[in-house]
Amino acid sequence: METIAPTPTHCPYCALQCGMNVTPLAAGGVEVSERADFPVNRGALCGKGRTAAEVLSPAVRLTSPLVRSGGRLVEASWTAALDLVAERLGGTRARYGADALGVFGGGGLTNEKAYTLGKFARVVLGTSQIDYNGRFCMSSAAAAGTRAFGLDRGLPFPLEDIPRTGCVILVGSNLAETMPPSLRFLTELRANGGTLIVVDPRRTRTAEQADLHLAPRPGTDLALALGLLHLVVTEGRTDEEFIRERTTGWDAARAAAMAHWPEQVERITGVSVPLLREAVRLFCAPESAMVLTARGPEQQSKGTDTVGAWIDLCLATGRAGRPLSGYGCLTGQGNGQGGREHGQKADQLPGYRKLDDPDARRHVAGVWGVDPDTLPGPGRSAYELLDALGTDIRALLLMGSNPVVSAPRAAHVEERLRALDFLAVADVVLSETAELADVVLPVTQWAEETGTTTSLEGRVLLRRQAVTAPPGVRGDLYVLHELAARLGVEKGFPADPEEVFAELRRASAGGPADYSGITYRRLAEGTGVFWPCPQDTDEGVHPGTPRLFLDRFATPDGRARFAAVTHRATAEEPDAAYPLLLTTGRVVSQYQSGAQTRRVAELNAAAPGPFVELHPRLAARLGAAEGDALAVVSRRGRAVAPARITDTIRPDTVFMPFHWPGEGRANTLTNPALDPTSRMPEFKSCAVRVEVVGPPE
Ligand SMILES: Nc1nc2c(c(=O)[nH]1)N[C@H]1C(S)=C(S)[C@@H](COP(=O)(O)OP(=O)(O)OC[C@H]3O[C@@H](n4cnc5c(=O)[nH]c(N)nc54)[C@H](O)[C@@H]3O)O[C@H]1N2
Ligand SMILES: Nc1nc2c(c(=O)[nH]1)N[C@H]1C(S)=C(S)[C@@H](COP(=O)(O)OP(=O)(O)OC[C@H]3O[C@@H](n4cnc5c(=O)[nH]c(N)nc54)[C@H](O)[C@@H]3O)O[C@H]1N2
Ligand code: SF4
Ligand SMILES: [Mo]
Repeated sequence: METIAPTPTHCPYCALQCGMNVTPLAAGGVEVSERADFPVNRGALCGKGRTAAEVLSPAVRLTSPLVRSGGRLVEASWTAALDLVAERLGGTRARYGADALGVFGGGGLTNEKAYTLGKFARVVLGTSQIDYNGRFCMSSAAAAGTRAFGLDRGLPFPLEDIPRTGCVILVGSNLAETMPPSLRFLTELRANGGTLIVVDPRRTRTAEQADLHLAPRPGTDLALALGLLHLVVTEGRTDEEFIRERTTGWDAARAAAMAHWPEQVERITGVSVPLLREAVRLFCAPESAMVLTARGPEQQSKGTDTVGAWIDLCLATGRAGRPLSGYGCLTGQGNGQGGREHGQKADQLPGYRKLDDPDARRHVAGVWGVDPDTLPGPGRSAYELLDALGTDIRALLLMGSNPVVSAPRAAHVEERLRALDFLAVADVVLSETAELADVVLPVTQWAEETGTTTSLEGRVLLRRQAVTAPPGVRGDLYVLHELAARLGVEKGFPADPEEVFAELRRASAGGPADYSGITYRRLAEGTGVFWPCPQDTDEGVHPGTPRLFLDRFATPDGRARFAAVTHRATAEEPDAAYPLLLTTGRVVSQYQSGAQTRRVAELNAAAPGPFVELHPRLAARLGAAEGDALAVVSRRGRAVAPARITDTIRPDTVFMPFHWPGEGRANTLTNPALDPTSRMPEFKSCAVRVEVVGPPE
């Protein structure tokens, strides 16, 4: 029998983009196996990556377009489905204008798809109303990074630098569950004599690895960072030479920090002054140190200022723009980094250019062959866009997100989706959002198509096609190609990813995220290329840029900018009616809205459903026993899930994972209060009360 060689590629899920080999089996099915040559995971995979091929099975995925008829979704031909989408989008535009058309994308889409989706919205539909789920992910860190350094690349250094630094403060990241193979970098750090500080209201599996665990009240990281900065100043641990040579704005930042007394910070955060002092000592003692943030401090209505305060701590101590030192954000989705660079964001053009910058508009319009004046301006942010469905926005094209489960105040978002005149969803499975659609387009997945992603390190990678998609399924690029043609744009929307990438290179050339020197061939031959990577010059091939900011920051004057921020309360503090704080997050065996992982038996067995994590003291006060059905009630709604009692959480806080729809949907409760700069919703804290509904079922 013919043996089929494995294809080296990358995982469909998170931003670590672990390398894996994928082989179609002669007997049917697809095997995922170890690929040791990729330096990030060196063969290791988490359970999600290991079982990813199960979602390729026609048993769990969509294999035919669906069109709503008589209230039900029924199978239809591709021609009929695409005709209908084009007709309804065109009709809505004719009646209400281009901005009545919305487009919603995802950070899991490849660079080619994200680029094409942004171009499709602006060139074919002519709408400004496009945004994507990355707004819910790392937008606060992106805004703070851009403000401080003039450039947002999640990690300005490769993960392999972590074991060689002196101290890492990991703020609101549970990477033991969210990126398991990366835990190795922290273990190696400690084996090398470095120290790890974890900041998390819960003693997570990640926090258990730490030398020091600080457990602040949710939503108080800003005060915590300022308290540490205060101690850095009063203990004389600032790096005056670095501040003088490489930064601006220290006087204001120093004054802001001095206004946050350690005792006052202790009262706000619940972290004692001796622990604050110990953290400062561990962070400042070694030659080098890093601060890494994830969703804990970022998904707050003050996420941008919060990350700004952590960056200020790095700048004041000279822990930025130097080898083995710096601030980084651990981006989340498979293409969470690339997805935020190439134009599916409301205010953005490819290459991380700004939509309101006349030079950027001219450059990109030139590549697209259109008049810059025809490009719409910036649109609404993700939640604001979803909130406008059925009123200002009458028809929506959604690709790569499942907001019925993942958006804040989800019952309201679900109602807005139902209020649309027309909803088209491209997905690989019938997600909860696809269930509401008028047309569902079944698309190919990671192992069935080729495309690039950019990992949390800023490393551009090639995902290669390894298997053939079932008949009846088409690519997202094909969908956009066909819709563009039906809406009168015959050229400029190729369905071939390499052709799209060639154009993306030109569109990004000279921009902050410059991909122009990267080719599929280069990516196929190695283990990825770090952007910026400008076009080859006479001096030769540009090697890419694993480490940023070592000589200068990307600001106009080359200096990093202090943020100088002040602590403020969360948008919804507990009161008599809602006395507790709810925070939300993830478990290792489910991914995001669960659309994909809830279809894998092994993962469901490991993580079968939602739960409410609470402290034994709180449980005793409520009279709740392990497994009891608890109702968690916020001003937005009510969710019911079993109690999981553990002393690893603060007694004033309850935690729910957000991976499930229905009665236990955490996002029924969450508060869509937005950060004023990044427009990030406050997923990480809202006020709730908890009631015992009854004994376990
Ligand atoms: N298994 C799994 N892995 C994933 C994903 C998944 O859904 N499942 N999703 C991927 C994506 S898109 C992302 S964005 C990443 C997210 O990766 P993480 O950021 O690691 O994930 P979360 O669980 O959302 O949040 C991390 C921690 O923040 C803590 N936290 C809650 N509130 C606060 C607070 O106010 N302050 C602080 N400091 N901490 C707080 C929570 O207790 C939690 O342990 O994971 C990626 N990897
Ligand atoms: N309460 C709470 N809510 C949260 C968070 C939290 O911490 N707490 N975290 C937020 C964060 S960080 C994120 S990133 C969001 C994520 O939440 P979502 O945006 O809902 O992300 P996914 O569940 O990954 O949805 C991706 C959808 O696209 C489909 N899909 C996968 N690949 C492709 C493709 O190539 N093409 C197309 N067309 N479809 C594809 C999948 O099947 C799935 O239905 O959730 C946010 N919501
Ligand atoms: S850690 Fe992330 S990239 Fe790696 S196997 Fe798991 S889900 Fe996939
Ligand atoms: Mo995310």
